Amino acid sequence: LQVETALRSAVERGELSVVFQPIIGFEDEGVVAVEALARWTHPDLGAVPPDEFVPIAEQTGLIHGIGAFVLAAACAALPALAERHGPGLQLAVNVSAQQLHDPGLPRRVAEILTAHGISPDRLALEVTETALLSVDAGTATTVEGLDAMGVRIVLDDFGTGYSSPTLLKRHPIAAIKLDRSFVDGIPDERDDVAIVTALVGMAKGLGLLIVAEGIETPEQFAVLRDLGCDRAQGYLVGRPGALTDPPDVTAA
Ligand code: G
Ligand code: G
Ligand code: MN
Ligand code: NA
Repeated sequence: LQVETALRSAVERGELSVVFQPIIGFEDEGVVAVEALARWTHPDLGAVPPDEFVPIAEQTGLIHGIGAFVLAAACAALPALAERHGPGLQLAVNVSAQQLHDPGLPRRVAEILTAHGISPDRLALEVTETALLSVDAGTATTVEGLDAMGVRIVLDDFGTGYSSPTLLKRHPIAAIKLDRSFVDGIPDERDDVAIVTALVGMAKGLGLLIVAEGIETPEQFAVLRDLGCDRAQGYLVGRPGALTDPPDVTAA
């Protein structure tokens, strides 16, 4: 409860910030996108990890304001990031189920993009399978509205929820992010290699972009590249940070 009270005033007090993790192409290793990740530093509680405060924000409805803050802060930072990484740099922002249920989301996203002069096709919104499953006939228009604006919808943590191919058929998904639990087992776990191979095959057949996340070793990088993944994210490529320094791309 103490945390909830503190979170209520976190945005106004300027305690929230955003860090960026680079996403590179497997073939051309330049940074093609950055994922914005929320950070909260409370004067007494210190750094509260998103795994703790995001669920509280979701339960209390604070996620709407926090989500708007994260998107605006990320859009504000994009020109400087693009200065370093190239004018086509894309931005990925996480959104929760509650945000997808808000019929005003497309309009709010459009307002923030317009305010920062950012074209909608440079923005990807990352949603989990569970969040997408909760999208019913009544709220599907929110996802469709975002897609119609040109914003890309990315399925995050793919493979951990109810990975029903129906989700990919029913919603305008542009890309999937293979969950890092599969990447962890590469190259040793044959099951993980088989699962990734199958998921890549399915995604390719559907014309989706595949992002592999949680890549920590050059070996994982090489295997995932050879399996046909398009984009790479993980500590090997770069940790979440200010991205004022060049990413340490150590993969061969
Ligand atoms: O940055 P870190 O790996 O600690 O993030 C932990 C979790 O919090 C991840 O699942 C990530 O998707 C989620 N998260 C981080 N920032 C945001 C945000 O701005 N909005 C939402 N909804 N989730 C976020
Ligand atoms: O669920 P989502 O994909 O949004 O989660 C992003 C989270 O994953 C962030 O909190 C980020 O810090 C974390 N992360 C990013 N790369 C790696 C990695 O290579 N290894 C591990 N263990 N976590 C990572
Ligand atoms: Mn994500
Ligand atoms: Na993820």
